[in-house]
Amino acid sequence: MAEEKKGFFKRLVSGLTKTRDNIVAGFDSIFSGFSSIDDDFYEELEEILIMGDIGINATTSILEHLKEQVAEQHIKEPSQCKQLLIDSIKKQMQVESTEYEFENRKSVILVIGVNGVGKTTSVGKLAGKLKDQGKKVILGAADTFRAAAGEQLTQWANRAGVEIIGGQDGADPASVVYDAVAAAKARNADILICDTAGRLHNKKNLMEELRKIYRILEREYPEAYLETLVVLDGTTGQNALSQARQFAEVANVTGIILTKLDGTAKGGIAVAIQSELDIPVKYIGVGESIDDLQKFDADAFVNALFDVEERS
Ligand SMILES: Nc1nc2c(ncn2[C@@H]2O[C@H](COP(=O)(O)OP(=O)(O)OP(=O)(O)O)[C@@H](O)[C@H]2O)c(=O)[nH]1
Ligand SMILES: [Mg+2]
Repeated sequence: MAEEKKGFFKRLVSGLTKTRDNIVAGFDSIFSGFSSIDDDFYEELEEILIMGDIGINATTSILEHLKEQVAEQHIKEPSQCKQLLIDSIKKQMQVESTEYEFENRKSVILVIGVNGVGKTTSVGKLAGKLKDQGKKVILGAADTFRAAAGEQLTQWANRAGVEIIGGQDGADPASVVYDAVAAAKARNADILICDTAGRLHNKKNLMEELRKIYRILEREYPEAYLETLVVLDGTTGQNALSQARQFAEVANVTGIILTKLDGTAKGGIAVAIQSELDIPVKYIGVGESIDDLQKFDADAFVNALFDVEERS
């Protein structure tokens, strides 16, 4: 675990360079540039947090908590606020459940999200990760909408060394899920991961499609634990937050995969998502290859944002 954490932290630091440079450079100039803790000081902090895509609501709560702590602990020096700020961001990110229950039980993971966010890639990476843990994984290619979606997922299945169940282009996604469940049961798979289409659904169609899939899963595979992961493109900043909110309205979203955090300055969105929606970010994508998916650890993430070494 310690090893894994260290790897995570390292990867974050390299993956988040832009986010970190943006946020950290700003903070450093504030913590060393201000001589007293006044309204201007808080205003500057607020600006950097919002520019870092941490979101207005989360920023407000973080700063409120910081102010309380500053008063309680009679802090006078701006430089003494740095650790307090780090702690208050961590506190703000706490969510009820960040568990990876699907690792311990027979499970279905349904992966949803709008187009191009990295669903198929994440399904492939996740399959590789779980397979490496010794799990029997089957992929369901329930994106029957986009041409060649099945082929793309087949390539990932090959890379990960897992089996894939597909359907004809244009087939009913729920029927693919039905077939994939049958295969998962027949092969005694540990985890079935279903990729879905990323068309820009209107809400009604999305609800219809998901309802059909959920109905199949409930009827055909009630013993399986169900995880619904929404994939969000980290480069889209506040847009990602509103997508997450919309999906949470139509599905029982149990976690987020935040992709493309390599090469973006918008990594702060992870803070906004966890604190505003109370949905845990479970994985982050930090590149295009099979190893570039990491479990998300909020504390390590905040440390990486501030470039502080992990305290163990
Ligand atoms: N840099 C980077 N690129 C990523 C990451 N995840 C996915 N991508 C790239 O994003 C592009 C879209 O990925 P897909 O997995 O096809 O996205 P999708 O959501 O399945 O797309 P549709 O099925 O068309 O809706 C591909 O070029 C991926 O290589 C990531 O974490 N980092
Ligand atoms: Mg796809």
